[in-house]
Amino acid sequence: MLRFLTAGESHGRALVVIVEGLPAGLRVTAEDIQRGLARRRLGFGRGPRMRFEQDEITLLGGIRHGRTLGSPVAIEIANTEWPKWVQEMSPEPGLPSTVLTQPRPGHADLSGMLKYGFDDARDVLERASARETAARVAAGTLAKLLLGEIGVDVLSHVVQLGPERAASDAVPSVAELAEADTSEVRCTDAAASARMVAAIRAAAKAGDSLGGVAEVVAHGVPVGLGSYVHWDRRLDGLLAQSLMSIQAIKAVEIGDGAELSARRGSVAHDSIRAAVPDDRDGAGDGELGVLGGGYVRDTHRAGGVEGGISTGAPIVVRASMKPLATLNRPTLGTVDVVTKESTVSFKERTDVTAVPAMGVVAETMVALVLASEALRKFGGDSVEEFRRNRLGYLASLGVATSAAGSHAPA
Ligand code: EPS
Repeated sequence: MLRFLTAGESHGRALVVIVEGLPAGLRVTAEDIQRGLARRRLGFGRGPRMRFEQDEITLLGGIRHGRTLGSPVAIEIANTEWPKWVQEMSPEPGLPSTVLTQPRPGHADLSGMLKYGFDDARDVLERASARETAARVAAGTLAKLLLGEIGVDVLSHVVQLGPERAASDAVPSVAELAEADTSEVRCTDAAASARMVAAIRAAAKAGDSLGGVAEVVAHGVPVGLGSYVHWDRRLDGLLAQSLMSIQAIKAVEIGDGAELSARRGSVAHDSIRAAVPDDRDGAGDGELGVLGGGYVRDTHRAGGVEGGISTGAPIVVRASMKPLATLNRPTLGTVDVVTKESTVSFKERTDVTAVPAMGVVAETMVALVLASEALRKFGGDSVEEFRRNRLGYLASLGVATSAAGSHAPA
């Protein structure tokens, strides 16, 4: 329903993204996209490039006078570092000044060189690099704006960095999640934040890297996105694929995830009850009851998805990132593909950890999936039509939609 395609190399002239399937009339400004991109540069432990890379954007098509036209939206993100790489990354026929022949373990380098017949690991790493996620975030910003029109908020926080974990109990609210960006590591638990920063400092000192886990929470998703009728329409399957596609992600969990496998069935699921409509004092299940079609669950083990369909409860997904394979002090063994001699991999400038930024990218991927599924469910060539169709659907479930009224058409 919503498709996007990115192009561009990490140290090339620019990244480009085309987003197709957005309805007309969505309010978008270059500043909205800049703000999204700036959030991706957050986080203690990033390398020096994040301090000087500015993500200069140009809206190339699909937007006129601050609104989408319903045509494909094209965005260019210039690499402000390009002047330093003109020679090395030139599209003109020629030769590079250095050839990288010692593939880094854990990267696409070696498999990519063998697959595509390259002698230079740079031919692989430039596109395999997580720089590409800047283009995803630009696309995801549009998805988030569209979801905002129907009251869906997609946010993230870091719940683990290296061995340090944040305390976790209830599903964080939108307001709590919005606080994450004020932490250096995008973690809402201040004590854990401090321990995470210390772990990053220690790893940096050792020239090593750290992985971790970011949790994405989507509030405001109504019951009925995704389907059980076919494997590639299951919402949990779509979320897992989209998160697993982020560079360095090795595991994805939905709700209580892997932990559920060790529990008995009686304590692994969420009991259902009828929602209590809001009374005059605002007591009751409120919007959650509306989103659930008149039903709610008081526990949250399923993470808001049952049978491949959203339940109306907040969607909770986690992405686990492995420690970055590029090390500031290379110690992992590899071979030189020319001499076949054992050596350690070449040194590239790198981050100690990118987990805080990965959380922003994970939000982006979740938003793109949810926007696409919302468009499949509600359709509409204009944002107005999309919003109206969603309200009509909620009304058809037989619940009073006044609690969802803040998102009603003006
Ligand atoms: C990356 C290595 C670093 C990161 C880069 C991803 O780049 P460089 O080698 O130029 O310092 O800064 O991330 C970004 C540029 C970005 O925008 O996120 C890698 O090897 O994947």
